[in-house]
Amino acid sequence: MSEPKTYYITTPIYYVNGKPHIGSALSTLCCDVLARYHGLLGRKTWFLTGTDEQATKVHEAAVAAGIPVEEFVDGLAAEFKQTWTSLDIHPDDFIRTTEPRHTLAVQEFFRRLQATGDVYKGLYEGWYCVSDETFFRDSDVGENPKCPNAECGKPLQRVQEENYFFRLSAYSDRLLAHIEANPGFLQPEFRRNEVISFIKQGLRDMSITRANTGWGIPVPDDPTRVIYVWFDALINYIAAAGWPNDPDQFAELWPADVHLMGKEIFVRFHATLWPAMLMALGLAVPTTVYSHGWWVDAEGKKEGKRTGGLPHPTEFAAEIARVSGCNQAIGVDALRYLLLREMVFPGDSEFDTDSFLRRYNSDLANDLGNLCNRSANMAARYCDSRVPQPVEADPIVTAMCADSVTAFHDAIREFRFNAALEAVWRLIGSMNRYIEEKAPWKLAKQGETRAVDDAIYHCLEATRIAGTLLLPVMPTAARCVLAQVGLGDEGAAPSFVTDLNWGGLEVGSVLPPPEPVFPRIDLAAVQTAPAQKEKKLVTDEPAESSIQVQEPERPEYIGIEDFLKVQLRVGNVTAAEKHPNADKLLKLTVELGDETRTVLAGIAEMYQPDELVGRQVVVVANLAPRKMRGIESQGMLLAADVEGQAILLRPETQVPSGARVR
Ligand code: ME8
Repeated sequence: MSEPKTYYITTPIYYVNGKPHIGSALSTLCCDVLARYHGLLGRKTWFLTGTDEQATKVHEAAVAAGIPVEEFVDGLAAEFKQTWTSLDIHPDDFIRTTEPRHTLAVQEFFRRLQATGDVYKGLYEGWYCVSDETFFRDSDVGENPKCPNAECGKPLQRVQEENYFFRLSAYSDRLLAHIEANPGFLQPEFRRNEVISFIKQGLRDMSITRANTGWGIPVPDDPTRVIYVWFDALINYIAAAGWPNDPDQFAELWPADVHLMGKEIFVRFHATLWPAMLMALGLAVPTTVYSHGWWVDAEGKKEGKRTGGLPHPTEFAAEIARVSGCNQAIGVDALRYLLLREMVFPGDSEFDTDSFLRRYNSDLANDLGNLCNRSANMAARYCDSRVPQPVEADPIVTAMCADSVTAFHDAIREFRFNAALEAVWRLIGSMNRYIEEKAPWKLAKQGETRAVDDAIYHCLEATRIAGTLLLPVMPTAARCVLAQVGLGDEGAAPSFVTDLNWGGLEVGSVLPPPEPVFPRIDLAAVQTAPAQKEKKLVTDEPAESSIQVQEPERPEYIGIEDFLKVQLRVGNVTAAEKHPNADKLLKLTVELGDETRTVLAGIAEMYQPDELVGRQVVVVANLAPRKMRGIESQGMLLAADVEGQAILLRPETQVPSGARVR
């Protein structure tokens, strides 16, 4: 049997006229996730990204910055590479269009098309938009010579020059036939329809050179002209795959399985010009060309280098780490998750820092955090920190896992990354409800040890499946989740072929001490500064923080007389229930010697009411009573704050109720 073809995935190559932002990060991250996903399925993958450097606008940006253009592009290409590494994105190849392998491929492509007659010389008269690097005819432009692209609208340059043309008009029928015969070629479907109408309006031959003003790839044997940047840039996909000088590598990689990009460069360039260029040389066209939408502002306008409204991804990840208190690698994973979960593929989505942070708390700190922490804590408490023996597989839970796995695969294959994550979160949500319903702490009190073991096994096993599914999106955090269920790094490399079925945990295996992965962000302490929001974040100046956190107050010493003012006493919890009007509060009845108090505590996310009854707590007994959501609290419990989670304090051994603490 012959080896399956290497799965070849590409991002657009980014113009080096500015720094990367979370728009460029989105496309690159999608490709990284696809590469990891197919790798987990056992396929050999090849993931290409790079930089587009021979554009007029890149030259203009270098001139404006007062930096020699070669130095300017070197600096920004390095910045892009470094940014991807910082986001745990690891392309197999990074192509720069100033590299000899690319120049050579572009000139060879041009020569071969000249030889077949698909490239010919003619007079070009029309308009050029430097910002969009696009030619426009008189008929595309109104009275006012402004770029017809609504996102741009910049003044156009009038061009009248002897140029070389590509015979694009000859390929309309072949393009339409290919699109019709290959429904998976252009995705999503509604954009394929845009391409069909664009082609049906009539394709005209296209100018593919410009006058040489000192930057660009020279036309072979005609140094007065340089090759038009789009004709040049698209060839990167085959140049990096070994064309024309490495036929073995080319045969292994080409055709690309997926070209992925934003929608503005889909119809005209990736779905029309590029396949026509390949057809003209008799080369196979890519299997799938997919375009996603944009991060937009509140008015629906595209954000990016032009508006400066999108943060630098490395800085954004560092800010998430800083405001949540998690480590850098977890901050990066949080950003990877949030980018793919907040973008509603294949449409546009508003970029809003606040909603990213809210989702961090709700999805990562709460939902995923609760499932992991509670499963691990219960296993530690009731199962001697080992994977317990289940009674039998609960068909409802196994079906939930299987459904989540199927929905995840389906969504990734359709490039609906947000839907893939939603599928995992449906499982996480169901398992959090399962814990509430089974209430293992109640079963433990009733001495139902087999039922406790059974429930906890189901929680751990479902956590394992959810953690495995998250590997392509959050590689570090998913490994932390798997470590919590006893699958540390020392085991076999994870695989989507074998590890997504029910029953992967080994009964009796030892679990490490529970350790929360995503600390909560104290949203009240984090303010998004409106002035910062307005600021252009993607600039050459060192970007300032987009998020401001109130500085913690400096500690001040207090005298013993101050400390003695606080009366601390040990109490016994005799009853506990949820506060009827506040999700986060529990209402406890606490005996302090011969006194009975009602104490409200914000610990509902960490403790079930029933597990608290009968335990001892430490109470601040002389705190002024305070009404919270309609009920008066007559004291406060002491708790350790572990990454935002409250862990109650209690005496080491049982002490008389009401004992003073000093
Ligand atoms: O177009 N939302 O390069 P470019 C989502 N060099 N994605 C966004 C985005 C946003 N607001 N802004 C940018 C070029 N992107 C050419 C490509 S390929 C042969 C040549 C992403 O630096 C998206 O993928 O302008 C978009 O297509 C790409 O960055 C444009 O990058």
